[in-house]
Amino acid sequence: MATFYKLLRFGRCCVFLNKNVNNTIGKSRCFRTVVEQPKPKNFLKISLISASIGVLVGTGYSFKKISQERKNIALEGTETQIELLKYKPPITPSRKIVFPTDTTGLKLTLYQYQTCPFCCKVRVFLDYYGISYDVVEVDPVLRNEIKWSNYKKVPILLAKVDKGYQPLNDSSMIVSLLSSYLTEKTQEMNELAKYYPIIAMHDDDGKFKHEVVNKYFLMYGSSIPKDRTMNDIVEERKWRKWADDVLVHVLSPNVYRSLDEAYQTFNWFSKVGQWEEYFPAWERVIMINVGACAMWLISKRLKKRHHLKHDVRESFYDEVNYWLDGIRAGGGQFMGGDNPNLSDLAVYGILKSIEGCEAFRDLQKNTDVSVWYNAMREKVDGHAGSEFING
Ligand SMILES: N[C@@H](CCC(=O)N[C@@H](CS)C(=O)NCC(=O)O)C(=O)O
Repeated sequence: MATFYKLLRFGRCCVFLNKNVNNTIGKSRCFRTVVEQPKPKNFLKISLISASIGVLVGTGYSFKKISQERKNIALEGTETQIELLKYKPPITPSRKIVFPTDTTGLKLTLYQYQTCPFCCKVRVFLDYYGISYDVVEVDPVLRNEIKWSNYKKVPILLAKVDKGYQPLNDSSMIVSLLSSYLTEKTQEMNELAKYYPIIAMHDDDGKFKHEVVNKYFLMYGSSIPKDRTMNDIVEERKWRKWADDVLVHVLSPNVYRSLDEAYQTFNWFSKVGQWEEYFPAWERVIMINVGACAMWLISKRLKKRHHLKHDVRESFYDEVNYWLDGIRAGGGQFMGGDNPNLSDLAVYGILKSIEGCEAFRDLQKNTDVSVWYNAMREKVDGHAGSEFING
């Protein structure tokens, strides 16, 4: 009804305007006076209403923000554990990865996006050690497959334990926990998970988050394995942290560098993630088009936030060269020496997530990464790590 009256008012104005436009110059002065007269009144009214709404919304928002900040400060330092699930969420796996040589007896389900660098890290770890697992491909728009979890990111690994199912969140925590388990298989997964509490905290930028602060630490119990030194454990930890804190952040600005590259990247994601098989057509269209445009825009902000060079490729090459220099300094084929360690697996997993992108091809042309990368591929695809954990 209100719209109807608005339309009527608008119509009346138009008739009035038409009548007066055809008048003489003298009369047009009069027309201006008549038409503009009601304006200050309306204008004042609208301004007052807008200002009141603005003040109300602003006050409400500030109040909510302040009370949330107070709550966050109160929460700082508090610990939470991820609760054990009694039953497995009834979701059919997208596929099963089975290694006949696997003797670990582990029953794992990985909730993931195929091309998420953090998920690639976990898959690379499992593949290297030849550990069988089920994969649940999560729909990135609706995320129905992880509705059962309070943690809304992927990867999530669900491990079958004695009394139910233990969810494990965060790729580095997952890798540390599994690695600790594999060195001392007598420990129960849910017991080990207690060593990785989630702490509420503000990070260096003042952002409030829940973080597994010791996620790069391996729980060796009372003694460290004979083939490891404290120095190499600390080095491995340093490089794993670098992979998460630095290397990961050069990827997005590189693979979404231009709109064209962003589209190429999303089309590749769709191909390797088998989106055609897992997601309906309407969602794929949204994922590719909205995803490519949004990520192209966001990547510009990420470039600034992570202080990347004007030519983001330069930053990418610099970081990978820093990694390769680290390997050279160690004198081995890998950062771990003759065999990959957890930092090799992390960096390989992260780079593998963009293997089909132009940025990766450029990286291969402009650095010596291929020698190490191909050697890693051989080890991971050959499940070379299984000899260290089976038997
Ligand atoms: N620190 C986490 C980061 C995980 C993360 O950020 N995952 C992204 C995908 S690459 C995610 O799930 N984002 C939320 C979303 O897509 O809704 C880890 O290492 O696992």
